[in-house]
Amino acid sequence: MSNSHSFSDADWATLASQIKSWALELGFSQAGICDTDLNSQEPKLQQWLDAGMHGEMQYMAEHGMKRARPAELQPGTIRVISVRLDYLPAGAGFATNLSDPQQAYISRYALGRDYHKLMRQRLKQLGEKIEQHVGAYGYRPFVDSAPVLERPLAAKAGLGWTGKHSLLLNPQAGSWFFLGELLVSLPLPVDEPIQQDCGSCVACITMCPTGAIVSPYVVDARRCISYLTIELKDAIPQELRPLLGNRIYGCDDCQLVCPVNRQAPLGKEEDFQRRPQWRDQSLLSLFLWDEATFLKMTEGSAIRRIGYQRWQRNLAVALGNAPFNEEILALLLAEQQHPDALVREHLQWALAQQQQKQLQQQKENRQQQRLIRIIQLGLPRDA
Ligand code: B12
Ligand code: SF4
Ligand code: SF4
Repeated sequence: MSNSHSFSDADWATLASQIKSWALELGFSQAGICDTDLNSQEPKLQQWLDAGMHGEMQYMAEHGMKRARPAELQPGTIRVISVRLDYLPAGAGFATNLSDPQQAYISRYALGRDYHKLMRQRLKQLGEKIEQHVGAYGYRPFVDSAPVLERPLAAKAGLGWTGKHSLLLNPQAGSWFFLGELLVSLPLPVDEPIQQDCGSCVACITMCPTGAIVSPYVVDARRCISYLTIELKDAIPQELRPLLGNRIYGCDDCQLVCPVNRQAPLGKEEDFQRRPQWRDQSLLSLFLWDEATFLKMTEGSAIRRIGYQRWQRNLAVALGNAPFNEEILALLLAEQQHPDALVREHLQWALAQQQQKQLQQQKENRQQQRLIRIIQLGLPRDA
């Protein structure tokens, strides 16, 4: 163990590069270092909150500008070690179940184990490793749930640039990664941000199913499917329900269309690989899970956090969005007295959608039969 009080600039630089190697050894995909100054983000964060774009996410409003002031979270903090961990599961394919409306689409980040605990533990290990080299110092790991602007910190630390979908994009790794931070009290040399941007591309803005990317870099959470299916506790607004399609947990569309993601590497982490229960799951079979099955199947998964009620609510919307299907209709008719009022209302909406599609299909069939008869009557006898 060395005494960090006697460290020269060169010693700090050596430690910074050692930290980056240790981060890789611990399984992180990359690490970078930045200072704690997020002043330039404060007006944008305030505008977003003032416009109510956080919707029901009270935790976003409660912590206010603390999000842009990491030093207030952990006294003595002068640097942030920002890490990314790639999660793209090998078996994710090109989201084939997104285009099959009878199947459920679950966003790729949630197909394996919940990332929060795993990343926090590794960040703690990184903090301890540093301690072995510099002696006692102040540090604190954060992943996601912490009231800190992770994406702008990672951009400052050189991990990527901000995409127009508001996520961080790395030129080699795209955006399929999680972010986490270790706040530290050590005067480490900082990294340079990447000087690159999206250029004239607007694919994510045009392809977002709900128009949630209201202007470049600004996502109105109230329209984002990720918010509607995961964060929102109440009823999903009726006008947005048809736009959700079969997305029952989160949404990946803005990342699926992003050209930078074409070269994205697969995640190496075993814990993030797709669990067998998320392979080819029909909406019907998932809706038929009782609460005990839901809890069992989502053990250790981020999906469990939405609870059984929101799970069934989301599935009800997807069942309503599916093409007309006799089995779905029968299920929805049988579930009209569902004991949960929120789920019941979504099931009633879904039934109305299916009945409308049934009528439409019957009308089209009649028209087709009439057309066939007209053609047959008009045809010469020997034809
Ligand atoms: C709240 C939240 C959400 C909300 C709101 C999303 C949002 N864009 O804010 C909802 C529930 C919708 C959501 C969805 C998702 N999220 Co989220 N989310 C968060 C969380 C907890 C806070 C984000 C935040 O502070 N938002 C506040 C707003 C104001 O920040 P912002 O959108 O970045 O806004 C900035 C820009 O608009 C910028 N800006 C404004 N104008 C301009 C102009 C220019 C030129 C530039 C460069 C910037 C710029 O300034 C603003 C302030 O910094 C973070 C974790 C964390 N603690 O940071 C994860 C996080 C951002 N989410 C993450 C993920 C993976 C997702 C999803 C992909 C999950 C999914 N598959 O369903 C989706 C993607 C949706 C999307 N396109 O953003 C990852 C992103 C990883 C990455 N590669 O960047 C994070 C970092 C979690 C993590 N630890 O890994 N999320
Ligand atoms: S996650 Fe889906 S709904 Fe949200 S901004 Fe991206 S494409 Fe739009
Ligand atoms: S789709 Fe285009 S505009 Fe959107 S984040 Fe990717 S490169 Fe940027």
